Amino acid sequence: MAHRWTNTMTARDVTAERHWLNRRQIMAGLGGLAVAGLAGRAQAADGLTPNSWEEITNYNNYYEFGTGKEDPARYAGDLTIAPWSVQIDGMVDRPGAYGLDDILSKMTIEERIYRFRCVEAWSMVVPWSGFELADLLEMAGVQSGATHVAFETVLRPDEMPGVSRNVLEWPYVEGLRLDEAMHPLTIMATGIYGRDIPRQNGAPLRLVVPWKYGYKSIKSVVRVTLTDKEPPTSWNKANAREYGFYSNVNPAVDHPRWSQATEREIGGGLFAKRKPTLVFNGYDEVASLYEGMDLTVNH
Ligand SMILES: Nc1nc2c(c(=O)[nH]1)N[C@H]1C(S)=C(S)[C@@H](COP(=O)(O)O)O[C@H]1N2
Ligand SMILES: [Mo]
Repeated sequence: MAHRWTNTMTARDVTAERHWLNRRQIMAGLGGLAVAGLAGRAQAADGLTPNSWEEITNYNNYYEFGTGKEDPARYAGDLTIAPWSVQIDGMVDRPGAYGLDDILSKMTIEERIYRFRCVEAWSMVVPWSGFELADLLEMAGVQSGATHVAFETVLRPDEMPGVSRNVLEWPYVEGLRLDEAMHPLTIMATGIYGRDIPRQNGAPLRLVVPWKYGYKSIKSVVRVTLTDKEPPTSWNKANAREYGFYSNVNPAVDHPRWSQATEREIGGGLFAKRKPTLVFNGYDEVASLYEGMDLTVNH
């Protein structure tokens, strides 16, 4: 293995986080928009302050490693992430097993500071780095009849202690409509704070769809399939009444067992006031994708 990522925070991680924040301040001082891409605009416009490295990498959902928030950081260390390849198949012109290094050599990596809202009503702000999913799909050549994209997480029972329990059907699968997948906000993340993404966060490559509940952001992706049908998704298979295909963040549509109107900010402290949840998690630019749809029925 080329290098081994640690699961607990090291002095290096703290330094990386501090450098990253310093650099952002310097860039902002140079005129704000000096920072490349949407991330810079997001920070300039909304003043998003990212959660710490420690918070982002120690409070996780990755059920293949256990259902506790600290299980992924504790148990994901054995996941083999190199070599890695992604099978891209279905309705594409150039299907095949694409090596991650080969993919990365063709993609433009940028920073994206996104709000991240879990269906369990907590939220964080994460400084991802990654590339647009649209670029990956265009690399494979999407055929005209395709309407949806299906994703699959790696399944390695030997390295994933959580999969011996059937809390979900494995492998973890997710899906998007093609226009959602092609939206410029939708990225494949490869890093956090400019460092390689840790295993507990979905190394080496995970989906991030910031206007949807966190469970749509499938981790450690090994397969991407273009299809003309709405693909099955893990949480919907587990409980269709509670988890729909769309899973757009929506304060007006409560989970059957709790309210989605507000959220607890991770790192806010025990007595912090809950924050109002925003429709589409605040990413209003995606509203046009759902024009004319009843978002309560299509939850
Ligand atoms: N393969 C896989 N992907 C997954 C999950 C999972 O259990 N397995 N959990 C989802 C849920 S519920 C959330 S909230 C996010 C959490 O991402 P994070 O741990 O990086 O914050 O990952 C999502 N992707
Ligand atoms: Mo979640």
